[in-house]
Amino acid sequence: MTKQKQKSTVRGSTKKEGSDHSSQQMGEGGELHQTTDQRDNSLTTNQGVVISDDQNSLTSGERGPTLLEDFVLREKITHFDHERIPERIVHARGSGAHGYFHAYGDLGELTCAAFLCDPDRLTPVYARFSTVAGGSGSVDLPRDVRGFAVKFYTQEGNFDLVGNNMPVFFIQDAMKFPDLVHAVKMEPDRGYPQAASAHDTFWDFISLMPESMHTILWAMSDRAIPRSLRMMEGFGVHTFRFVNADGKSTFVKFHWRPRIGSASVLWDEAVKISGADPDFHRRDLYEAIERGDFPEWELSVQAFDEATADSLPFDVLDPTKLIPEETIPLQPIGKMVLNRNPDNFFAETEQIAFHPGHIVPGIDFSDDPLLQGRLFSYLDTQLSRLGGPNFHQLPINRPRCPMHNFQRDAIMQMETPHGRVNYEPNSLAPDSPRENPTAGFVTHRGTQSGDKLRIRPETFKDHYSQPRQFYRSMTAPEQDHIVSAFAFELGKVETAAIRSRMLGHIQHVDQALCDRVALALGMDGQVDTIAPAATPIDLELSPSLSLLAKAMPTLEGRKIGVLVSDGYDPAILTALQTSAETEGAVLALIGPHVGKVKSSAGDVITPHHAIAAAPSVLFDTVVLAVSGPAAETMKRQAAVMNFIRDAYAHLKVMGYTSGAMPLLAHAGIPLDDGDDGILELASREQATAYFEAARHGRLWPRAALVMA
Ligand code: HDE
Repeated sequence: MTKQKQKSTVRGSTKKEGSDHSSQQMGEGGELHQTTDQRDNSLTTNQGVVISDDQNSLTSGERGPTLLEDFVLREKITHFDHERIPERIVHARGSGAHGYFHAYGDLGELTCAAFLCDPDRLTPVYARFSTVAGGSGSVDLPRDVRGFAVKFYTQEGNFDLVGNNMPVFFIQDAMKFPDLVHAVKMEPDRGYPQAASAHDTFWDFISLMPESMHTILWAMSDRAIPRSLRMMEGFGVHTFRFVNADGKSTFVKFHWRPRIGSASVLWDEAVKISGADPDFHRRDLYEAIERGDFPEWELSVQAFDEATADSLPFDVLDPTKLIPEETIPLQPIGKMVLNRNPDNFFAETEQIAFHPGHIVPGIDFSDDPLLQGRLFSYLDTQLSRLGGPNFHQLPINRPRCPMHNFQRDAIMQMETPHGRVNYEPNSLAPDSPRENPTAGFVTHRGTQSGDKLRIRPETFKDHYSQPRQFYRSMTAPEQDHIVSAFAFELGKVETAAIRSRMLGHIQHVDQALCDRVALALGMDGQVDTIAPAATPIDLELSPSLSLLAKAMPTLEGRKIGVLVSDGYDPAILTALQTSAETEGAVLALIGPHVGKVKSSAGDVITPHHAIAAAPSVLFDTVVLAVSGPAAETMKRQAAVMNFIRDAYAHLKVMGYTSGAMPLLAHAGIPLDDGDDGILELASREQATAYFEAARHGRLWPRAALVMA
């Protein structure tokens, strides 16, 4: 038997690559070998043995069977076989980034948390945004709650604010979490639907859980289909405590507000984006950070004492309730800027381990039963997800302050502790870590007494007043979207009894809403009678709950899609580009293909996208900058016509050059019916008017024409 030679078996022609030390060779079978003669740059096994050939496994003879002794092959395949770790049972699909938190001032009166008391310090953070129900490979735009989790690497240890983009949650007690998640995930016998709540088991469960009604209203609202992760609000949900240096405790609710404002897509856009770009949110976040357009959020708290808590018409320990800003205003305390993408998605976004129990001195828990349950769950889940109790040693999870204790060994131990002392008290290692009563974490001293009970507090029983307040605080378009969302979701429910039960709950939220949903479902008069545990009351409206009511006119961080063709007008394009830059918007050129496009003056541009890959749903506003002759051909291209019809139907502001008029006519879009969002771009003034209109987002009045 011929033994494999110690030198490379690669034969064939050799070509120098970029450096003097690397070359490319063709193997016997025509396969490419990229080689080096430098040890430092050599491929090695995990044991450091240099690999001579990474293209061919070891066989007995040229065409013979592969040999079991091929340790290079076995090591590579074994590692590959185990590349995936269990995905998160919830929030599996997420996107993250590095950044910093900057406190605005000294918050010492409220909390002794050092990172909130020093405006001269930037605290490193890592934020991860996620959908809840779908698997890690699912799309970015299902109708779903979004996770909004931030790890602050403070000088006193890691603080994790593990929140959502909605301020309330579906359930009041941790005991129900596995049921909620089972109900929303794929049905266990059929394995679908993926990342979708529109199915029987979810609505069956929800229709039997009146406490979920408030969050359901949020989940049916525009909040569940955000335009961008950079445009989401975030909430800590539970009531937490701040504790100051004197031990004085104040209740707080945490709020994140994006600097560039909030926006959502329409449901029809969400459906189409899911096909056109399943990574819509992930790509948007990554690209914004790459181009230096750093997403920013302001962190605020609603701070209140026990007496205020007692005066509210609901229990602040109930996570299905929120405190309207009109009742307790937000107090801004700092800002977060995300300015660096992860180097490696797996090592950072996948392996980061959040835990609401990661707190630092100055922050403490409340007795919210959902929060208390979470305090168990998040450590526990890492044992199976990250393989054992040493996950805090992974670079993304390590505290950035000194860390010492006597916890030892366990699977995947990455440290080598020194010495014979791994216990305390000890006398053999006087310099070993000791308790620190002055700087150490001290739990807020609460008074507890009472019987051991399994009982839901009476103060948790009003399930309809706040959803009613939410619904009635929405603008008309937002209310329309809630109706459509219910109609879509319940329309997918096969069991009629579940739909009737849901209508029974919706009726307690708002009769008009119930009537509209029943009508949309064709279920007039099929509304179950449900006895509420507490009769709902009319709370004062809270306009701050509406995204549209507080939307600010801006194009910052928004995307302008400009459809170009041969013969386009270069002056208009230059004007658009300059204004887009001033507005802080991104301008993307969409051509008939990704090859070069020639202007009427003969200059040449390379579009960013081909029309086939860039439907208008990917943009906030569009411009049709095509020439007359090109328009004649484009009329027959479905992708072009869909681009235009969708932009119109999705209420987008549209600019056009005169050459594009035949396209608008062909799409059946009237230019003379007073629509303020369809603007010709023939002069500088008109371009200014286009940007002014586009800053205001969608043309809601058009909805009456296109959204029955
Ligand atoms: Fe979570 N949740 N959760 N959750 N949660 C997880 O922890 C859990 C709840 C939230 O980007 C898991 O590491 C229970 C509320 C976010 O990695 C798990 C209960 C809120 C993330 C878990 C809740 C959240 C998670 C899965 C009810 C908003 C993703 C993987 C008692 C305030 C964090 C993991 C990331 C993740 C349990 C309810 C937010 C299983 C038991 C309420 C943003 O431990």
